[in-house]
Amino acid sequence: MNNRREFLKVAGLAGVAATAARAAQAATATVRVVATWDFGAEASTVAWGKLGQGGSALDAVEAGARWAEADLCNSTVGHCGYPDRDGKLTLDASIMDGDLRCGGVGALEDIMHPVSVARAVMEKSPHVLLVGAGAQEFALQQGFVKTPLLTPQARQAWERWRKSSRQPPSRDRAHGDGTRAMPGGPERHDTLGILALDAQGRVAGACTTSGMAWKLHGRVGDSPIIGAGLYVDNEVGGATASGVGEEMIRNAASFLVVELMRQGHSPSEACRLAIARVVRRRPAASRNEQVCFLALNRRGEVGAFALHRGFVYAVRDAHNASVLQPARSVYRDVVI
Ligand code: SD4
Repeated sequence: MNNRREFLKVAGLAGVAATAARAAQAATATVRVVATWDFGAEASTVAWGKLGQGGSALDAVEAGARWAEADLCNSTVGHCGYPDRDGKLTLDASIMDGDLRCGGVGALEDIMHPVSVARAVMEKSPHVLLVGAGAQEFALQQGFVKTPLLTPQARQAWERWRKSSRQPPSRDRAHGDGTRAMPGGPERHDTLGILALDAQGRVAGACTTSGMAWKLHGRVGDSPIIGAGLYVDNEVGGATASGVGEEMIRNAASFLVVELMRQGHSPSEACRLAIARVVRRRPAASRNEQVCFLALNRRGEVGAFALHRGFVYAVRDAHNASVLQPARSVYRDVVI
């Protein structure tokens, strides 16, 4: 009994010390939000609306991701996303707080805001990841409304693709529409990954996508998988990914970037080293697919790196109104 009391006292003191350390860190860190791709500019502005008012990093990333999911111009995230090869729009999303609470949904159909369902998985279920019909059932129980999401434009694009596609199903991750764009590039597919650091020194992240267009029905990418498309730890910072999700999953990529930062690397060096790992282990695939990493550490420093040219990300803080930055890349000859 005494031992238990002693243990609780020590654990309590450790908790107080961690909070104090985070507060001291927060005093010198830069409150900031970063997000992938050009649409990340708008998403990070929306997220800043929460952060700039002293809101939590978690609320900020959810708000940014919700904006992207409802964006009527985006054929790669949420509502206007392109469907799978069966013509079904299936959505993947995750959310993670720096205290390691996290949630995700995979292959979710007909629910407008998968990131908020992911948050409900985190906060209202004992689990981390729900997929398919079960994820939808959970969402409906939580009060989300079933809404048919496939737009007429996305349906037409799918019908065009069906006529022209001759690629075998297991390899065909791309549009098959004759464009020379690379799998994972802006014309093939993009994901919103968003990371924020708040005034209390807390880091959070979210990741949301409709996945690779024309994917096999039932395919789940990296975005809802904690450690692959997203990983966040208050002790270090966070990382998110975009590109061909299979590469992120096999490399536990976002976790890898965070662990490299934990070892002392800056966010940009951590992203560069993680990309170098992909090139070293999968040299042939790395020439033909896009993989992009974005990271934010607990001091508010930002870094990114991609396999191929073309990856941009937005940075929003008290001094910058969603500036778009181009990421450095390994291969610079191909614009994707
Ligand atoms: C996926 N990573 O489902 C996502 C797609 C993406 O740029 O980000 N493409 O594999």
